[in-house]
Amino acid sequence: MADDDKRLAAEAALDEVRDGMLVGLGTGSTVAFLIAALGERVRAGLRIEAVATSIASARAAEGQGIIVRDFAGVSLVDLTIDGADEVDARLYAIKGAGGAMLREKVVAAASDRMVVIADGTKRVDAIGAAKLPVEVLPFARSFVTARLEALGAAAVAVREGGTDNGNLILDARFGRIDDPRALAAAIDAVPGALGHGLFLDEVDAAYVADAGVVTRMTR
Ligand code: ABF
Repeated sequence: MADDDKRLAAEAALDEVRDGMLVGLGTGSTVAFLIAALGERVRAGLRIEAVATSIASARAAEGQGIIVRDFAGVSLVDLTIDGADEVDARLYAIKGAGGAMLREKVVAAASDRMVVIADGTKRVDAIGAAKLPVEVLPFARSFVTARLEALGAAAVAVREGGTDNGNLILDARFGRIDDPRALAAAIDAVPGALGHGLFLDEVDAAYVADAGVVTRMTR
């Protein structure tokens, strides 16, 4: 069952957490298992502090008794653990179904190490089938939509609700991404596109649980 696998992947990644670390907390239902398990360890004496990639994760962590620092005052994180929508053998990931990919990318970039936790449904041969979320300045909505279509998106939909940053999300369907690096660079170059869910260099390892068996993937 996916929930059991999410929990198993989250608990396996906890092996990487050490006393004294500043831990980056991702967002989503898999990370919810991580936060619960980390909370137990903290209550048992593990000394860590955290930064969170979303308001929801910050609240959940505080509810577990974890000290959460404001990331605005942080430039270096020891280890970030986050979910994904798709991850492949190259450790390329698509993230952002949870809508937090801009903060997730900033925290991942600040992190000495970043690991993904996921159930087996997220493991793919090559990323691309999942919708690719792009956080957009509301002012630039139509312009960025047109640019994404010009880059090959078959459909671009404005997601209901905004981000924690007060921006919009465009969900772009590319279907297949032949050259993820070229696409990432092209979206990075569109004014008004503030961040996207292609994570190509950030992920150092992934813990993927499938039918109760956890596999640790590395580069
Ligand atoms: C975040 O939450 C995202 O980047 C990803 O989109 C999502 C995964 O959520 P879940 O674990 O609920 O599938 O990590």
